[in-house]
Amino acid sequence: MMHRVLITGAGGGIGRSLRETLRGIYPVLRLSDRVPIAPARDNEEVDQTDIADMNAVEKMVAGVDGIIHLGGISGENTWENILHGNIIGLYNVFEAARRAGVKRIVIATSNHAVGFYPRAQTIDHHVVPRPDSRYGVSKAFSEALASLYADKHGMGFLCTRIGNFGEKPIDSRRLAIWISPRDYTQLVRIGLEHPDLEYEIFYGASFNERTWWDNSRAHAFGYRPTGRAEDFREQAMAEQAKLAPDPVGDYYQGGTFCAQEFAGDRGKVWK
Ligand code: 15L
Repeated sequence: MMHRVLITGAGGGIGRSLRETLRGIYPVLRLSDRVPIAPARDNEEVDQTDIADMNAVEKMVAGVDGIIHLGGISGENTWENILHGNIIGLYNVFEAARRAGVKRIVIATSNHAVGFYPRAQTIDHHVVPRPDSRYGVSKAFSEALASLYADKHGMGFLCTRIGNFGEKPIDSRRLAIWISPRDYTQLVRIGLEHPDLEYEIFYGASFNERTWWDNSRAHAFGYRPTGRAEDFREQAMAEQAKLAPDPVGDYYQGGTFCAQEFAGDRGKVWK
């Protein structure tokens, strides 16, 4: 069913990783970014598009069966940059995909859409957003726009609320939210290939014993993570010991994203 799969933001860390792990899985990978990326190899197509430009986005999505949308800003930034990449750009990708008849989109949303939940609280895919940044607001927007396009236009969406993607967890917070490249590939494939998927939010996390997320919805769709954060505990805790205590960031799931620009009462216990 998936012949040509488009990856936006293909030049970023997750995009470069998926370019390798999905190689040979789908007949054609179209790889797009705003900036130049490594040239196409066999069964690859390379494209350069600013997703805020609708005409260019229409060309980018032409002929694709599924999209892995990673493009946009991947951390806190100015409102102008977030608006350009994560609001206008995101809308353009979904709308152009609808017009082109694309049936499946996997999006990289983020733990920062729900970053102001306390670490002590276990949350699932039903919780309302509690963004911890302008970036987090844009990720909540992406989940809402995906919901609209699923309900109104019958397109299938998997929103992957990614924790921290990498080869290993890098501090104590990441011991709870880490996802390995292999596990993220598994999630993406469920998003593109599972026959029953309509609109879902899965947490992008490996098997992490300290997790504060109930990811049973992903498990119901067959997700079986193999990465185990505790295997890297010693190294992660050694890195954590080098960091200064942060009463706000250490309390909330979103960590430093919550503490940045924080103007509330640092002495208060937040619920
Ligand atoms: C994210 O959403 C970012 O894209 C990534 O760079 C990390 O900051 C990650 O969250 C995190 O929370 O560790």
